[in-house]
Amino acid sequence: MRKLLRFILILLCFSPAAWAQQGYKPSESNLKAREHFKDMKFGLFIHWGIYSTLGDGEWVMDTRKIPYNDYKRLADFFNPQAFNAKEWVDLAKRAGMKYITVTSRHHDGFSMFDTKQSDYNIVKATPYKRDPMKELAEECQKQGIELRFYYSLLDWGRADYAFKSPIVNGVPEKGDWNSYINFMKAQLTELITNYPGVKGIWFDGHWDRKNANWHYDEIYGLIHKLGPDIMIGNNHHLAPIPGEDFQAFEKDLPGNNKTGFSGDAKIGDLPLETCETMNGSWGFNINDRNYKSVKELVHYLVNAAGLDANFLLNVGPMPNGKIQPEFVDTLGKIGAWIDKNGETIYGTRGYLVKAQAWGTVTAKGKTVYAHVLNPVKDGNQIVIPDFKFKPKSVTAFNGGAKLKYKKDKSGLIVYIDQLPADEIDRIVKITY
Ligand code: H79
Repeated sequence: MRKLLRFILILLCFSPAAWAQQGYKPSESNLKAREHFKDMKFGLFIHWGIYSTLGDGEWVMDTRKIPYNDYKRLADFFNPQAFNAKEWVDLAKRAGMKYITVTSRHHDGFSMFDTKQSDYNIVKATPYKRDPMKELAEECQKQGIELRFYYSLLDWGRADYAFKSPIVNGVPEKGDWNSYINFMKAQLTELITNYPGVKGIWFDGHWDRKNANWHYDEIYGLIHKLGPDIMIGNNHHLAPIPGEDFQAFEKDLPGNNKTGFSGDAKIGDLPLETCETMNGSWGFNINDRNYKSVKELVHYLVNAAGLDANFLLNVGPMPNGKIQPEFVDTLGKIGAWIDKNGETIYGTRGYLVKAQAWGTVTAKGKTVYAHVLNPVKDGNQIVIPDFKFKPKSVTAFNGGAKLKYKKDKSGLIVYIDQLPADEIDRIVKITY
């Protein structure tokens, strides 16, 4: 019995939940922020760092086995003279995005902001000498776009993190774990207090040390103390840990596990967000021409909305600070689609029927939007399952043609012969 108790105790100690912000009750302002977050639906993810200079993704130090001390030299060549915060924010707006999440520090440990905690930062270590995060934060405020910071828990270079050192009793054998935790707390304090209007922190890298004591109780507690409405998410690929305010998915719609990352990511009851790349890379990759089409990306957005999830779509700006024309072009076309169809996306809450072979459903108040994304095989009708209401009108969203329908045991059957053809999405609007 004793042994069993000890075993359970040890298990508890090593589960992330044991180190969570137990008993966390989100503030009123945080709950409001969550609803607003769910309304926004579409955001721009930005991966930018000194790795961008090599044009081979943000993992280049690892994949090309570059020793840290050599990798550090990249800072000497990082001089993004063409960076213009207004251009980035304009682009996000034009694409129909409502928020930006940007890498303040990735696994390479380089801080893309002005920090007193380490000289390995863009102001001190590069010829650029400016703080693009400050410029971005100010421009976001000006244009009414929310700003969130990506922040890596994992650090490949710091001696106190001691990358690859085995974890014993929650701390790395080598290194100085307390020093590392304190460093992160100090940087997060800077990010929250020095940058106007920051609305979220997006953690990543937990999976590098699943058994470490990450001190989430202190870290999340600190963030919520500094900004009760700041939303915390953590890409740990697990069920939400107490203290978090949204649940992040990587390259998977919630409930899917195509990447192999999401097997343990039980869906909790927090707002959801899924992120995806425009080609196959997060950080700028000069050799990745595997661009997703406008149609694929709009479908991703619509399918995410159908599951009540936001879509955070990534660009990796080039080392000069420009976003490559292929991305700009595609984002513009997505924006044109949203200009026409945004009503069926923003502010919706998923109707929460499983995605159907023909497409998916979004809903807002007493309006339901059926998105016919795929060819309809069995004749010219779709079935919306579990439709419990008496429809007032069933029309084509585009053009307003009245559509025939009937209700039976399977749900609401809508005849879509009169639904105009569309390459991307044929939308039925139903009010009740
Ligand atoms: O920031 C982005 C990624 O760098 C980070 N999360 C997103 C948002 C991420 N880190 N790790 N992973 C995602 C999963 C690990 C993927 C890897 Fe690999 C496979 C690491 C090594 C093999 C991909 C392929 C990266 C390098 C080679």
